[in-house]
Amino acid sequence: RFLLNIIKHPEFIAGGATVNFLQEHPEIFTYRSAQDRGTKTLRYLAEISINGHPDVKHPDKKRVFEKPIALPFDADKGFADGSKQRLEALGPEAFCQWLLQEPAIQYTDTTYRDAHQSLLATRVRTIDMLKAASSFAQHFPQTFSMEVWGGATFDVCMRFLYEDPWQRLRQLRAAIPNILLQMLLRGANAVGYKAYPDNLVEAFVVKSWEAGIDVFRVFDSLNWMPNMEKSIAAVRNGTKALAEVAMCYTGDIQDPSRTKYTLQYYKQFAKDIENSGAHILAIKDMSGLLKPMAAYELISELKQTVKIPIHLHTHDTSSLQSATYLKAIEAGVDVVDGCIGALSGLTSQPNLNALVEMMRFQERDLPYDIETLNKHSTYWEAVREYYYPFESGMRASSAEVFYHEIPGGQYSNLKPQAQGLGLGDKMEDIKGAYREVNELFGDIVKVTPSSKVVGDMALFMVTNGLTKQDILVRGHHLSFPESVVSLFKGDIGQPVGGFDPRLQKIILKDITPYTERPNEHLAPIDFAAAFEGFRKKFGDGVTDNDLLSWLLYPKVFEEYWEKRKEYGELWTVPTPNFFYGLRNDEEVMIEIDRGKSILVRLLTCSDPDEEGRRKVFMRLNGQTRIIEIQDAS
Ligand code: 3PY
Ligand code: ZN
Repeated sequence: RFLLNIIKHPEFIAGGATVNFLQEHPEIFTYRSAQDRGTKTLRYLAEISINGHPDVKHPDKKRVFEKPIALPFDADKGFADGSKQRLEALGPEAFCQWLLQEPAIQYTDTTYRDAHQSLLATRVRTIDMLKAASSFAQHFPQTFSMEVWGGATFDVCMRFLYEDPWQRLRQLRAAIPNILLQMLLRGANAVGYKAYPDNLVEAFVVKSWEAGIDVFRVFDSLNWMPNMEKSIAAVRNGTKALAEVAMCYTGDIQDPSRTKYTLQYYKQFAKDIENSGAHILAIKDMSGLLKPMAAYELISELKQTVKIPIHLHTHDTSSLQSATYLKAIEAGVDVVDGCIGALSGLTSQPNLNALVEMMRFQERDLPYDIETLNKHSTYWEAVREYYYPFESGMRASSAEVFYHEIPGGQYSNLKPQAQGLGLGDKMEDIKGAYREVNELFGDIVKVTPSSKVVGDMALFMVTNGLTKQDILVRGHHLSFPESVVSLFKGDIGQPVGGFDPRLQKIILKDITPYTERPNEHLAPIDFAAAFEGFRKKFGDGVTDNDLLSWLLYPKVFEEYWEKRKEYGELWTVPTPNFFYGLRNDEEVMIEIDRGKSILVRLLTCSDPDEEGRRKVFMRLNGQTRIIEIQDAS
């Protein structure tokens, strides 16, 4: 049984098993009967069918989904070598030389990370990715990289999807063996919203690489170099991956009234990034503020300033950003980020399918089979429907972004956050307050987590009817949101030009700020002792990767672990059933193990008894099962 479990494991089959395989997959040792897993899955489906998914507040019970058609993967053809094999053969330095000399524009596909983070509150599940992943890798081995991990995906995986983020990464790695896999790393904040001990960030980098990451895009939410240095060193010294270091773009280099983030500022920062050991320079235009002519100027100048390749990232909130890419490509940028058509535009990345068309017959064209790429888009168009409760409601692009500067990834979250505070009808005020807070804070870089602080302050001001002037005049008597106090104390680093001491005093009162790296204040983790404590708390089945998840997100991990104990692995449950359960008489086939499926049908359910319990009659592989569920309504 034990051997059988190993040889049936997807990673083992894909040839990705390393010496750590058994350590990383303790589940191999424990034989859980299919029956047991089936029962757990059944309980989950019964629960969701009766009480709904806690994450879906107003399900549309009549909605019918079309079946997404995933393009088949031809196992006989396998995968052509791609950027992954090139990096392995050349190593990071020679790989970057190749990239610099390559005339064709290169593409990163962000569909599996930033696109759904920015459009669908990061809710896209592994199963929907895996259905298209190998086919994409088979058809498009020329793709530079696929951004599949990091940013908000790590905690959302556990918090809302009850999935293990590490398992997702390993599965994607196995499904995409030929294209570089990329992640977004928030420097000293790893994949969280606060600083973590240095050795935790370092361990996280190494484990992420072992699980399949080839390109680490490292950034800091205040563009503060000291917050990125440890992560860059961890990538360079602990892995064979590429350290892509980002400068976050804000303001407008062509606006003479914006004197903080000038062309000179970015040139100096780019030089610092190159000197820090970056293999690639990224320009992270998280709000989509880099206009076409500014892009031409910026890229042209940076190409004269640094010798490393340049990778441009943007969000198409205003709809101007494919023009930005065109000018950046003319100016010699090496790589740009796009995503599959159906998940592109608005607060997401520009449309990859359209970029490919834009470049066709041009000097820097990188040919793609557009018909197949469009079929992938059709697949995602149907999949996107599953996630309708998480759409932001934004219908059209908006040039207002140049006014409020809200990052794409934050825009779709700000509305539910405002609704939660009863400010759903005050979005215009909130956008205005966001701009005002930015001015008040001295025009800071706004990206996770600094953008969250600006958002919290904007909501605080709208809730309490405060203006910038009120803060400056009456602020001594106000108590500010925790995240605002923490920012001004120095907990996420130092902003460009430092904090305004007068405002800092108003916010901090008698708290003493500091200017060292926040992580220096945090004791290193003793991993052996931590693992022992962790194992005692969660049982023998835990892994080193689980330990990292717990250290980064203790509460989220604990809740996720509970769900997993109760319901087993849920990632194979089809998305419509995961979010909306089953309707009466609906039948679904669910793969609960490699090659082992269960057939589940919901027959009917009883009215609640006096204690509110309902009997759900289901059929599991032809046998009737009755599950009792507490009706929460
Ligand atoms: C993240 O940190 O998750 C981002 O996407 C920032 O742009
Ligand atoms: Zn982004």
